[in-house]
Amino acid sequence: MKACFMGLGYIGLPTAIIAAKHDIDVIGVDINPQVVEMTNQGKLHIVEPGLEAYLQEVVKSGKLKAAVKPEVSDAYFMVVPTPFKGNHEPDITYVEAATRTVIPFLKEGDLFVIESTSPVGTTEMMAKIIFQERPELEDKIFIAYCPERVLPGNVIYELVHNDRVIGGIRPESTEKAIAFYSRFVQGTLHRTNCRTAEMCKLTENSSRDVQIAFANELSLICDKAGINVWELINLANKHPRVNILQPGCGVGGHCIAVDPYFITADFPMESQIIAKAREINNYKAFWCAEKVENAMLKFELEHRRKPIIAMMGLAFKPDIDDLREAPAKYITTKVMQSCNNADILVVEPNVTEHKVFKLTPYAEAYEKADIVVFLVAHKEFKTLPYREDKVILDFCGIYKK
Ligand code: SAJ
Repeated sequence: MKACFMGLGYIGLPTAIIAAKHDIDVIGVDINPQVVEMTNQGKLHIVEPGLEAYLQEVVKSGKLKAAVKPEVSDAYFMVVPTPFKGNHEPDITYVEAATRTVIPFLKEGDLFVIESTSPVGTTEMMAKIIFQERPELEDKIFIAYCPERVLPGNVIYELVHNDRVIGGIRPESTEKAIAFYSRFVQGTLHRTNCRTAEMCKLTENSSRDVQIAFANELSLICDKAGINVWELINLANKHPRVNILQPGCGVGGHCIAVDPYFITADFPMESQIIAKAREINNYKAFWCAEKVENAMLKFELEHRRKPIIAMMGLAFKPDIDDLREAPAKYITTKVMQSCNNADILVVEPNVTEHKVFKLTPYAEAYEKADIVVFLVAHKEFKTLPYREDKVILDFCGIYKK
């Protein structure tokens, strides 16, 4: 069995490695020659604990090879990004480009799978493109959608142990894809059709976005009402059927803050809650920035001098070095623009250097600052003792009490 993975990013590369470890001959394709070169040298170009040792093993055994062009295989996997355009419309051009690249290589009996998060109807659309170019393959190849669901940082475990949802354009396609994934997935493989599988991925991330929006909305209400939101949520969660998530400074990353738009773009009238949740989570970052600006003005009035402000955290969630779509980064930028009357210290313990922000060690920034703004609940920040002599704006529950 030979499998071709189109895209060697955060999901494509780990999946290709795990497949190669399970005795599948893998060709990993990426348009970036540097990624290809590093992969062939056994060097990981992404950050993922434990994965580099696996990569070295499969490169050495010859089971995984990277290239800029595909090779004739038995199964093809589209694992490329699906960003959104300026108007929040999904951009599936990478999926289409990857599909068009493999079309000349397809032969009777092959499996073609899309793993990229995609708007409903994408798999059928790619099937149409394939059959327009290669009408002789209609009903002769197996096309399916199988979304990835892994959490960055825990990818090796989750790739093998998570359940997967698999939806073919025909039941035979679903079965063919199930047979492939059962080579390395120990979780349950759930059968459905491709539209449901596409919607399922969007639903999972939208569900989380809506639940976080509820927590963020509570944080705004509690701020006005003089109630500690962390205590409130903790108490409400003592109810056996209530499970509220945690408020923060907004929602970031390339998944939860993006995927709901794939529903709202196609079903604007029907997706009221999903759209509102996106608005609330985006607004939360804006609200946090305003709180900092107000704290600065108050400090200036009371102390007749400009304050030192520490912005604690830039990553999109705790204990990672990934700053993509991070609300903390947005808030810090906004505060630097609007509070140019203050000295601003930027802190991110998981990153050594940043091309825009000059970084300060967290303990030093905490010691020096008059106003401390906790944006991300990194473990280092939780070691800092609460200081009554500082103005502390805790947007991520460092000091829940
Ligand atoms: N967040 C909160 N409060 C919470 C939980 C999270 O504000 O209670 C924030 C985080 O700080 C972060 C954002 O939400 O800014 C997203 O973080 P996350 O940990 O919820 O999710 P991701 O983006 O790292 O990964 C998600 C996962 N999806 C779900 O949990 C439904 C993962 O399983 C998916 O594979 C991944 O998206 C993806 O690739 O789609």
